[in-house]
Amino acid sequence: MKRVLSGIQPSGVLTLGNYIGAIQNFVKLQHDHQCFFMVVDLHAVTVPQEPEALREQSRTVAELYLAAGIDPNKASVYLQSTVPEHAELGWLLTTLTYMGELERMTQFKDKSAGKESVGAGLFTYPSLMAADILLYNTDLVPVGDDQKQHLELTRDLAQRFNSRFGNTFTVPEPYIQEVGARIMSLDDASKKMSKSNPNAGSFITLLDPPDVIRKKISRAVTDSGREVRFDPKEKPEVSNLLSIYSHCSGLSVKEIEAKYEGQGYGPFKKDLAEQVVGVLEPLQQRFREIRESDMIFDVLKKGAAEASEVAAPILRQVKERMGFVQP
Ligand code: AQP
Repeated sequence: MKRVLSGIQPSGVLTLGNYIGAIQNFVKLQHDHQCFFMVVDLHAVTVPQEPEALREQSRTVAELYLAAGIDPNKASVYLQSTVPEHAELGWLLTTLTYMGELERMTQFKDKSAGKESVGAGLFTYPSLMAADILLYNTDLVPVGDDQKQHLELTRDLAQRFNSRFGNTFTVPEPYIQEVGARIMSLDDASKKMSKSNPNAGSFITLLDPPDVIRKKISRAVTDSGREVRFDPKEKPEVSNLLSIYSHCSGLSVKEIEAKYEGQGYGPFKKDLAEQVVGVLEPLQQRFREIRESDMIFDVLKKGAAEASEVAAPILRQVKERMGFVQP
């Protein structure tokens, strides 16, 4: 069975972008792959986090995984920080990563732009992400389009290690869907939807109440035309809304274009809001039940034990090959 690994940062409440770009794929893949789905809390602290908020958000991300349909009996669900092999291999791979490679990462450029002081962890984060993946000899990594560059670096590091120290790591493949790989911000379609955007109107979270969802979609920026047409170059905002509609309804973009032909944006946006509410309301109900049951702590403990069982021998082999004495 092929191995799959992915993770999401507890840097806020998950957005519809995280759901469409990542979690929907996690749910599909769990049926016929060995899956490891983490809450990547060590990545979240590459930008400042309030301890209480980090605690709450980490728990919430794990509970949202389950609410979205990840079955802890099929996939291992755990917190990255509870499997110490991640940080250890992260350091070892940092020593193999070139400064120039990290300097080219667009996510670092975006997240550090305009900031006076930037933590070194934000810069070296891609080496830790490579460790997350290589630690399990992962075959497939389901991510949104924005993570493609980091995955390329992961592949380079795997090949570099293998050619220097002997064949050790599997070189992983990205698993990126075509439509909806990148859901854009509701206030600016040139930026991806991000949970840490200071403008709450720019994203829809998985826990937004129905009225908030309706309001955010009605205020989503669109061009001054009225044609509901998928054309990311000429009509990026409407195209983004069409992608969201398609993912939430299961209809193809062509079918949605035909449905709203000649009707303008009003009815389209109104129905889109109901499609999103239709997906998120049952998810929120499951989330409340999971929260009340306190089951998440047992799920996370079991997941971490399953992960360690795979990760520990691989890290031991890496250290052996690099020349560390292991008494
Ligand atoms: N807008 C998006 N469209 C499609 N996929 C997305 N992902 C994130 N945003 C979108 C995918 O979600 C997974 C987890 O991402 P992450 O939270 O670990 O980091 P991120 O990509 O930096 O996500 P955010 O929401 O933008 O977080 P912040 O604001 O903290 O930086 C990844 O698979 C990603 O591709």
